[in-house]
Amino acid sequence: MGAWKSLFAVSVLVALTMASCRKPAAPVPPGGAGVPPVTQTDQSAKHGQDAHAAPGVGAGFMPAPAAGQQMTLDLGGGVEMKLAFIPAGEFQMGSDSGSNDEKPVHKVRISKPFYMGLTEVTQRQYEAVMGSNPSYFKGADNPVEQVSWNDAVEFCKKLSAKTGKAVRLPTEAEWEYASRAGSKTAYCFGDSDSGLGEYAWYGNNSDSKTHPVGQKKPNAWGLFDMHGNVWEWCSDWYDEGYYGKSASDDPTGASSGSSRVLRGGSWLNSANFTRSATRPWLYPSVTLNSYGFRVVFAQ
Ligand SMILES: [Ca+2]
Repeated sequence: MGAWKSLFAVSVLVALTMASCRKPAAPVPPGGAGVPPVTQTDQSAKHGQDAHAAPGVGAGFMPAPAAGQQMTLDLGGGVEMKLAFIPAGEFQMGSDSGSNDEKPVHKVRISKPFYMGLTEVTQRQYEAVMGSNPSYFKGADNPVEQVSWNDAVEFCKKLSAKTGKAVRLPTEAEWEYASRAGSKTAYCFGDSDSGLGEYAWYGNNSDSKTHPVGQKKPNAWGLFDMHGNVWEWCSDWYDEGYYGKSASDDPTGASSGSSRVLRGGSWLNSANFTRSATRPWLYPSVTLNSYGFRVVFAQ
């Protein structure tokens, strides 16, 4: 186990200790900051030209949506979920300067466009679908946490039944592709973590708690909190050596395993854990107050 993996294990222990020792933070009132409005200008990705354009949709010559273009799912009870259009394309997955499981850097093609939640699933959204809220840090617009991978998958099944869309967790390839949003650097904005506080709630600025989603800067495809706030479950089984044998088109992870992949770091972690390429893992039944998720569905 590498040094950073040990750090991850320590961070998990810290989270468990905090979960068992600390009193919950003061609730954030419903209708708090929420997701700021996204303008037409914001909807056009600054780096969208790096990705291959998706084929046109619908009849005639209707162009594909621009990267980051939003659509809304109705969750019932007046609760909505906004998702951003993620175009098909290619990217270099992994990092040569990260831990062993991030190597080798390899070309991955995402062959089909998809929509991805603008934010982590909030407590308001989770409760609208599941009828419960297991979160430690209460707040309707804060990300839901203390959800296991199994819980997240169940949420996706119920939301699929409710909306008629095939809602699911992202693969880690889809997650990293969307987090990079055309960038080739450690973070969506560059290699230095000096600007991370503008994009992420993480160990240096979180005051040891989650924050309402969508308060920091989005990446070039309009996605918020890909770095930090809560870790995000991905669909893949974790395999440390997977990148050495991964399919180049739409990889879906190992065919079996004992742990599922998490991405993006959290309120608890140092900058290094919030990089686009970082890929920790944990058992699918584990719940922690730094673990949440966001959803996707294909066209
Ligand atoms: Ca996150």
